[in-house]
Amino acid sequence: MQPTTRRLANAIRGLAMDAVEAANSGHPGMPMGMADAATALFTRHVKYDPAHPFWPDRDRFVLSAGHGSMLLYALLYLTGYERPTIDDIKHFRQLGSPTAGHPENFEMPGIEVTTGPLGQGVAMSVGMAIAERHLNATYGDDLVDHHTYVIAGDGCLMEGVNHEAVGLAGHLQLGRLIVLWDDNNITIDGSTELSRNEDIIARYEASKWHTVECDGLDADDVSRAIREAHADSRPSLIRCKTIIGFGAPHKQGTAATHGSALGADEVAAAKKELDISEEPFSVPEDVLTAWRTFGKRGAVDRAQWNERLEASGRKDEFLSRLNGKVSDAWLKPYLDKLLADLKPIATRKASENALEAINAAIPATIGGSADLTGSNNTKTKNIEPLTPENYGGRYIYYGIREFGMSAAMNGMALHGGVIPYGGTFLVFTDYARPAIRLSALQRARVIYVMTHDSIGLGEDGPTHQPIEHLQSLRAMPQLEVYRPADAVETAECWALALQSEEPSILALTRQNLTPLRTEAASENLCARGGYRLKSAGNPRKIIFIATGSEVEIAMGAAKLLEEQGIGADVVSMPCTERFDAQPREYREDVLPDVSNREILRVSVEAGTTFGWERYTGLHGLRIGIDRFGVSAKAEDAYNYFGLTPNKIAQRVTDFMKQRGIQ
Ligand SMILES: Cc1ncc(C[n+]2csc(CCOP(=O)(O)OP(=O)(O)O)c2C)c(N)n1
Ligand SMILES: [Mg+2]
Repeated sequence: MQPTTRRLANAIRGLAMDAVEAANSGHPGMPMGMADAATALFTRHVKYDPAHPFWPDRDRFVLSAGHGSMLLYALLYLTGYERPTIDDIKHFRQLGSPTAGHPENFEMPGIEVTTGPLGQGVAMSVGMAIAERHLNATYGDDLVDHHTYVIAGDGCLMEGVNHEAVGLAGHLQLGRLIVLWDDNNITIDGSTELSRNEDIIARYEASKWHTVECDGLDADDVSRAIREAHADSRPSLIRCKTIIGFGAPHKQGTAATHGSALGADEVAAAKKELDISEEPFSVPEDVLTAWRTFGKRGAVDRAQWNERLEASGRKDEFLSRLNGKVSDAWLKPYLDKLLADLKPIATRKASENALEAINAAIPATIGGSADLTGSNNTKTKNIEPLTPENYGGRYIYYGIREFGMSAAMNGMALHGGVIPYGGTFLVFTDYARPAIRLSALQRARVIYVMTHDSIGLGEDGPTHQPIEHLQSLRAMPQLEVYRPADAVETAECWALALQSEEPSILALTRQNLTPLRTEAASENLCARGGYRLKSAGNPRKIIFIATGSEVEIAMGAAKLLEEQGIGADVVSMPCTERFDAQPREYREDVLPDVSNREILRVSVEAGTTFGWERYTGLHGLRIGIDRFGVSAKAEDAYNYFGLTPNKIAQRVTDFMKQRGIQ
């Protein structure tokens, strides 16, 4: 006899309790409350094949309530993914085990995205649903036709980013997106009544979502709701009424089950209540067999999909699109044309020009901006808006939703088949930062086009002028921050960002910059991260290290010093991360490791000097801005902060005198 759905669900409950108990750490409440809904999803609705976890037309499942990671690990184990093994589950949350505290996409196939920071799972799912519709428009139903399912908790729905994500999904009419809300009335502090009285259903409906309610503890009722969601052309919110920690007789329905082990007595009582074996980590054979059989359901779908792929005549194109490798064949012809006609230009405009070539050559790019299209220069003439009427479009008007945009881009990048780039002002990376961090952690190839990258943006003043942003972003692991100095560097940095397996930030100017790279190079010089743009004419006393718009200024200062017989190199440093990764000999050639009495290193960047000691040494000179900016014309602001060739040359000679440098 086939085990009941409740027994299948109780296998999840048992594993969640045991794993959390063994680790004495973790969150049993959520998996226990949502076990029936998850069982309905994975035995009846979600399209997946554990033997081929990267099958492109699989449904995407996102556990936005990432603290309930044991729900996902149990599902992957029960349905027959290679990992986690039962041993992995026994090592839940332990060093070296793929069953990390929160689900991490880089740990195991089957984990689509990294979740834990509440709200971002839902927001990333919006991006996955966008990518699905876009690829569907490009390749048709035969090759791309899947859903994005999400389990989200009260926390995911309270977070600010939820409002951005829900607004965007409703606007884009992403009918393939289905969010199951674990409506258990509990968060860490206790009842949701402590902090919430909004009508969530009304909010989603006002945002043009379809909503439906069900008993989250009844798999059949959940299935009914899912079928209704499928039938509606809007994105769906399924309100699943549940009880947190369901089955734990003394603790269920309370915050006590949210984030700690239930304790041996309560686990024993729960197992009795749920009629499951006392033996830790044991799943009855008939239950495991049934789960594994359900896990094989998708193999048929996948085989049929494979046949369609073979017959499509677009197999190679489709697979290469999905594998994400891009060529930089566009770069050389673009640079040849650029070098033939050099003029002063803002790097944001240079970025737009490069993008004209990129978007023509690489069909996978999808651009966008958080309502600053004309300022970020992100929309090229050769791409159309992506709208519900035309999902094939390649430009998204994200609205004023920096965080939502960035999280959606993570989802798009992780879905695969598309390369998202999106813009706002550099200062508003603060609004996007939690998603940028997840781009980095997940190694999602998202390209952030962040313009107005300094006081050079002028009159908008200190609220809009980034100061600490560049350095704080450089501090983030697995993120490449580029600050190109002219149009050639901008194109080179774009090429690097597109080739990278990590996210990148392009920090670009509003103001025009003089061309500095005026001759063709035999290689992409920005790939080194930093390189000598100008060598000292006189005996070298100074090495300027500058980025972006300040390279031109450092060049001016170097010229003035040379006129006084003081030799000065100028190093352009568009990407410190890349420079740091160069071999020691290269780094020492560019920045020789000598005492500051012999050669003084001077950093020049229109932002905080914090951290530049890394390149100037503690006794070097750091020129920057260690306060908030000013509302003034760009030129006046630069002058006010002493960032002019004259003032810098003067500061350098004063400093040399003071330090007794000859
Ligand atoms: C952005 C963010 N803030 C705070 C937390 C810490 N946190 C983890 S779970 C949680 C409560 C979530 O409540 P709910 O989503 O209802 O989950 P449940 O208790 O029902 O499992 C909090 C505050 C987090 N993970 N992410
Ligand atoms: Mg809750």
